[in-house]
Amino acid sequence: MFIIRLYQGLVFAAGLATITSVTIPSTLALAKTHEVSMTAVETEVVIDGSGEKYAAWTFNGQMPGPVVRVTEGDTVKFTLTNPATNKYPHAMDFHAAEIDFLKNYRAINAGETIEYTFVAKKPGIFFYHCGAPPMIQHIARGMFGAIIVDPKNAKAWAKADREYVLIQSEHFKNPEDVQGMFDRKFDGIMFNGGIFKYHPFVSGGGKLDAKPGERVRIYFVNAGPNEFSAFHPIGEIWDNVYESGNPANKLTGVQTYVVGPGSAATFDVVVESAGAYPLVTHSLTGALRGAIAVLLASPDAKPQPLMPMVPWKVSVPQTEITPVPMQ
Ligand SMILES: [Cu+2]
Repeated sequence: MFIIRLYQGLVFAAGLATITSVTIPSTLALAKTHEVSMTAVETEVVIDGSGEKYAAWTFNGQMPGPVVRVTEGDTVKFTLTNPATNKYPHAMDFHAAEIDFLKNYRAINAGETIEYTFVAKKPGIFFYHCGAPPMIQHIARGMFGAIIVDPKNAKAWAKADREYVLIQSEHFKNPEDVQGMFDRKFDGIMFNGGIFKYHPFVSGGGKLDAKPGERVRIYFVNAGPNEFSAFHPIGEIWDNVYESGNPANKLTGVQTYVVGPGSAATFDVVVESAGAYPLVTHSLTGALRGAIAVLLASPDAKPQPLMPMVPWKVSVPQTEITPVPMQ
């Protein structure tokens, strides 16, 4: 797997995704058209530092699916392929789109493709997910991701020095137990498809890097399928929270902000000094079962991709899980 960043084309692709940008002459001189293709892949993915595998359903073989990035006013021409080798119907629902769901978000069988086009009219961070029935299972098994729609006016908000995408979701050990999903019997909460994925005290765990004084922007999506997130930076305060990631929806000085399932928000934090700042859902049953991402502020922090370690790369066998103490 690999990540390609075509800035100004403003797209991210990974794995099997093919995304291209074409400038179209129109009254919207700066608007672009992006061809975004994804493939539904039923495959195993690694979900923790021990190398534990999970029988996932994915976009492009990774959980979460690739981040798509466009600019407000751009057109997305989307194609979903459900290969004949799959067993189940799949679909795609972009929360950034405003189009007929019956026609565009319908499930397609193995061996079929579907195409539709939408204009990303509103800036923000938006959820995307499979909507094939039972939708609760298709999301729980990994068919989710994020699309960033950058504001057309880049000066609508402060410039970020560093950006990450974090997607929260529930982990159900038995991917066939749909009733357990309805009963909210989750076994863990994941950020970017992993249990304690960004917890450096956990063997195989990573971290999110930053330098002191940098404005770190977290594009946060709650994929659910059921639980709310109470997103909080331990040792810090969100300088700004933008509901749905829209610069017009600006909050200031927020300790914890609730993001419901199927929703998203953009969080800015400027870490005052070097150290560790765990980003958690303060719904502690979630944090202590996997949803801790440590933002490590250090003067020699290196650049990282938007979603580090997707897919998870296991370098060290896991021996124990030691969550950091909560405040
Ligand atoms: Cu699906």
